[in-house]
Amino acid sequence: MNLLLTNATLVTMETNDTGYQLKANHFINIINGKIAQIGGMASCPLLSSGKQFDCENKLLTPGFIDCHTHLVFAGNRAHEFEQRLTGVPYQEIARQGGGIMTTVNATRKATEAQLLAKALQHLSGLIKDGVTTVEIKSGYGLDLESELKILRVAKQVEQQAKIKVSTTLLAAHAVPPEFKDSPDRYIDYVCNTIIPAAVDAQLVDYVDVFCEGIGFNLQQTERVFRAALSFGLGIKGHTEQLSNSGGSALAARMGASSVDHIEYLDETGVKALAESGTVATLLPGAFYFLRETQLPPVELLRAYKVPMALATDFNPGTSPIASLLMIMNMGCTLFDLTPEEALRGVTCHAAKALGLAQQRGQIKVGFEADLCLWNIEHPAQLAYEIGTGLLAARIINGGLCND
Ligand code: DI6
Ligand code: FE
Repeated sequence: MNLLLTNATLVTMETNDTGYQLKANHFINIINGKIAQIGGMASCPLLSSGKQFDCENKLLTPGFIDCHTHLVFAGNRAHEFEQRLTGVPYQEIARQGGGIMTTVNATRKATEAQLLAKALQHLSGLIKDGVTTVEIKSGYGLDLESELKILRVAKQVEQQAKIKVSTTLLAAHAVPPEFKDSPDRYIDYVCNTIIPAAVDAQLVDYVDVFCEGIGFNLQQTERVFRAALSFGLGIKGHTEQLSNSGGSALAARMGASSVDHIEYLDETGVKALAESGTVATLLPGAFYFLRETQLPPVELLRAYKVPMALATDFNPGTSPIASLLMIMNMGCTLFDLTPEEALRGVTCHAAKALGLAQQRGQIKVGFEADLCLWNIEHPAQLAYEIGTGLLAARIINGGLCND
């Protein structure tokens, strides 16, 4: 199917550009879901087949990419939110068997249909904010059957909603009760059973590990990454969220596409990211929701030219926030990003975090025609306003969506 977009103001977000480089009065010719031609309206081709859509000089960006979510889970943790507000810390709730395990227990019991219905409900918030690609992690199953169930639901999300899904196996999210006294045996199980089965069922693109005092240590993290790499999977890490334990540098040395959270990352860690081309994914939603005070090293990341992505980390425990525009605002107000950095963080840099830098996240000939049209006069408005209904239209796979 072909689509000709006319009279658009392009915000192309090409990786090597600085500044917004707005291109007014442009057309985009889309053929078979890909951007085939871009140019000024003076050279706009005549439509021979397909549809034409007048963008009325509105701003057109790449479709947004939410490169870190835990979208598939059951239940909610409102009760633990209340507990935290009376002074019980997040880590303490986890130590008492709540936290991640609360959600694991609910998720293990849920059917695929129940999980899918809830995931689609939550996804609708992201879609309203212009998300056209979403990464979905497992990690609330922690046994073979339940981890695969979550990944299957993630694949169903892709079939049922107009969205591209990238799947990540996060079986190493917490030690399940069955392995309480032997976390290393759980890691054996992850490496020898869960990863091979997920690969076999073609359910997984990436493998992730929660490398933290309340998660897994460096040695365990390295074992999981090695197993993933041996199957040709990509790796990424939840690292330096609550302490500086060296997980980001380890992940970078092993070729991770991204390291995520990284509030406690130091200069040595930043250098390791710069050397390996690993993306630093910032998650201000979790920082906000946990009322953290340790800020990620944004100045250092800039100085070492490490690409910064921004994502919702949508999950029931630390970031129940299904709004990527809100996260862009938080990236600016809490982490001092510029609105341009925030926009790069949900387009070209988020694509790189998912290994999709050559296909998505930029408006460029040959790229996938996933685009967003906005009711705005300036790109900075995307990070500036909250809840004002900025999205005019989404284009997915070259087709106009009426969400
Ligand atoms: N870090 C997080 O912020 C989420 N997972 C992780 O490793 C939170 C998970 C939860 O509390 O349910
Ligand atoms: Fe997360």
